[in-house]
Amino acid sequence: MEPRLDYRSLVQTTESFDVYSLEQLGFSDFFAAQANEHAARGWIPARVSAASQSRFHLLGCSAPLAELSGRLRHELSGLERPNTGDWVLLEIQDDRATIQSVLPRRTALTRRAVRGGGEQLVAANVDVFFIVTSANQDFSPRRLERYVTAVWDSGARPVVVLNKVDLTPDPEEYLGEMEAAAPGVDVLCLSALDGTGVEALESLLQAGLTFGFIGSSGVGKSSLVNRLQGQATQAVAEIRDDGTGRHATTRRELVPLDNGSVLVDTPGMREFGVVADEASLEAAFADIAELSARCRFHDCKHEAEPGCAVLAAEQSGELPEQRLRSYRKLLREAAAFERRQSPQQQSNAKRHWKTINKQMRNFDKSKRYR
Ligand SMILES: Nc1nc2c(ncn2[C@@H]2O[C@H](COP(=O)(O)OP(=O)(O)OP(=O)(O)O)[C@@H](O)[C@H]2O)c(=O)[nH]1
Ligand SMILES: [Mg+2]
Ligand SMILES: [Zn+2]
Repeated sequence: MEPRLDYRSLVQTTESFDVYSLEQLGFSDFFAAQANEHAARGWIPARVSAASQSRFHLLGCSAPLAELSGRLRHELSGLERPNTGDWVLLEIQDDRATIQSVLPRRTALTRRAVRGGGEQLVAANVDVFFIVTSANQDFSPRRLERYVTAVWDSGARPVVVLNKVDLTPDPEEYLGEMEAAAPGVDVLCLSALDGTGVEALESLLQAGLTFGFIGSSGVGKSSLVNRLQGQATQAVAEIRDDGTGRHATTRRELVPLDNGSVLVDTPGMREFGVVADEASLEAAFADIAELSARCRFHDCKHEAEPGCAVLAAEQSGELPEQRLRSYRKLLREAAAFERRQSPQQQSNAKRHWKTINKQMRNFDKSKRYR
């Protein structure tokens, strides 16, 4: 039998000019096991912090930049190419670092591309996404539902963050709407400006885990990242009078913290086309899923069937009409997207993480409904 190298011995053989250890960057047993499968080849693990068309910025190894091997350039679809948050294995020769393998993703947040209709990666291997909104014009329960659905689909855990509570005398007013739009999801109210409530978010930042920030431009994602870092590495920009931001952040980037957790700042997204399967919609609309269990027909579509518990709840006002409408719209979007993709695209897109992500979600759910 071939002797199995441990990834740790691999790491020790590299000269590291980087201040971050692999552990600090979230290289867990999950990724170590994948890396070990290639151990005989002597490739070096590293994490992609930012990616452009052909160049990949790295953390955790001696090379700041790498290129894809010719084989991977040929083999990988756009979605499979290394991106922010990915773990890769490198071959380092003289001054050149070449990515020889992209380790299977534990989670992957994707959205429908604005152009072309394909699926686009937002970030890989994020454990928790903070969905940031603000206590002003940005606030929209319907948008929140889209983000929550996409995050459940990614395999990560969503946490809703209401920022800029310093602007409102009554955050409670928003709280009820947020909890209704994201049932079972933790909601935090805070202010990146004066620090109110930030310690509740800080207490979630566990070493070894990666935390992403998503939400519209101007809600204060970078301001929060700066506050958590204790320094202003991320550019922030004043918002316009109409409450919208100015796209201060232009690329997705990893920000390792001293406490051993990793943050991912992302640019505000104008549109968020949701790519999700039915199970993710059920997680995001757990209230509707629960009602469905009481429908007379187990395959009830909640359109006009007799004995439909969902329609009954809508009529009694227990289930807001807008929420049901939002659920139906997302269901249609998801179905339309699935149909547009060729079977080949579908299997390519999902094969790397879909199974893993389902397992994690089930695990999460059992925790959630304790
Ligand atoms: N009043 C108030 N203003 C805030 C708060 N947090 C951020 N801001 C301001 O909101 C504006 C936008 O903040 P950013 O951190 O750049 O927002 P962003 O979400 O990173 O925006 P993009 O990078 O464009 O996606 C800046 O003027 C911040 O100073 C807050 O808690 N309260
Ligand atoms: Mg920003
Ligand atoms: Zn029904």
